[in-house]
Amino acid sequence: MTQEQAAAVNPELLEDLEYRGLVYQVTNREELSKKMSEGRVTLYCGFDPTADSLHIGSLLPILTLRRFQLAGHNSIALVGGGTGLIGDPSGRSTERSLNTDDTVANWTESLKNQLSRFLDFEAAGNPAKLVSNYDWLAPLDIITFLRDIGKNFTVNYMLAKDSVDSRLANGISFTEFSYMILQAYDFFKLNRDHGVNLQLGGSDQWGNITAGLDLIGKMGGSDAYGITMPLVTKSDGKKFGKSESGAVWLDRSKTSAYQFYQFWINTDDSDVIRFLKYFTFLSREEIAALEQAVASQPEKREAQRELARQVTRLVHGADAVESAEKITAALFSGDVTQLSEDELVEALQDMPTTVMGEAAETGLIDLLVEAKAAPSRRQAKQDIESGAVYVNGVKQTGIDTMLTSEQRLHGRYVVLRRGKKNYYLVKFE
Ligand code: 485
Repeated sequence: MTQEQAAAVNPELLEDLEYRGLVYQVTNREELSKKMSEGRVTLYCGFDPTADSLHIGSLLPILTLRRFQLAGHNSIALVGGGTGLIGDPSGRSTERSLNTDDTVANWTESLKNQLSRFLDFEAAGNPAKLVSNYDWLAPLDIITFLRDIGKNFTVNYMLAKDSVDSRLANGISFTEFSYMILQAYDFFKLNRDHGVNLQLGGSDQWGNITAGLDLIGKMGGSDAYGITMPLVTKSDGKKFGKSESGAVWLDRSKTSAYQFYQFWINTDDSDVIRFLKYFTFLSREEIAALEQAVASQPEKREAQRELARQVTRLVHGADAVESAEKITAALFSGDVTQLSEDELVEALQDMPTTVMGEAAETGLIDLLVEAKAAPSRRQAKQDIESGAVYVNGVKQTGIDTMLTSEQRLHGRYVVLRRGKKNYYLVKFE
């Protein structure tokens, strides 16, 4: 490979990010734009281990790191193995409780694993990197820290930062107060030792990122930039990234691939185009076509389906999309018999589930009452007579029906349905 090929970058990246609405604030736009179109930049974004998994709030910066890598730049994902022990006050109204060293170390490993799925560590010319700031923050001694780093920050400057100012009324520990200096030191250190010249973060990170730029300047460095991304909002005013069952996680064992897919399918018409720009790699033409589809045939929900498909594929792979679509179709038609055991469990994960002891056969009415599909035997009878009751997708008409163990799906499940949408899972053990 020639030197020229090695350094080839997509000169339109910054404009593409702007088209997608991914740039909220940027330092020195024109200079950075020139730099990004002339050659490679090396950028990083940091993720603190505050849970055992990342959630979809982190997806925007993760995918942006990936966009930079695909455009030919050098992307670094940093896990805050060190800063996670301290706690970022940015965007928070109260002090965090500290987690133990072991917990933070475990979560650091989990996050590294998750992040590694989105970046290419073998890319020819610009392989991604994954680092933890524990490696340089843990060995820092207090005298060096206060003399060499702390001296560059006045308390006045620190008090003026949003993250601190907003906490003054209720109090902030010296621990969290100091956080910005650690993140600033990371940027300085990565700039000096790894040529990092750009830091990326959400809009709450502006203060920490600019603290880093100020430190780099004071230590005689230059040529460094910062970009923040917008906070993802929803047009109904509700918080983005929450479903009825809580946060939407990237870890499949916390949020199943089907739940993940459903989260995206449920996007409002008024948000879906913005989310396609944020969270997918579809081209402008493809997005424009979907915008047209939302305008002319919103009931088809084509844009939502494409969004769900694209993001689920990015996070959980093509197989997960296939099985999420299979589950969606099964619940829509009512025929759940074609689902594998795993798919069945995933499909009914959020529906009421009753565990029953082993029995050769069970009366349908008893089962409906036991599963709380009907409040009384009388109501159960009425529901059967009005044709509202289905067992494993088959409409039931006899009030004396007995269900045998042979009728169970995968040897132990009975799926009850009342009406079009009310599902109940009974599991025999
Ligand atoms: O050198 C760094 C050390 C730590 C961090 C960044 C650089 C982490 C940062 N302080 C932080 O707390 N980030 C949040 C997190 O980890 O959950 C979120 C931000 C969000 C976005 C995302 O990380 O709230 O805006 O930047 C990647």
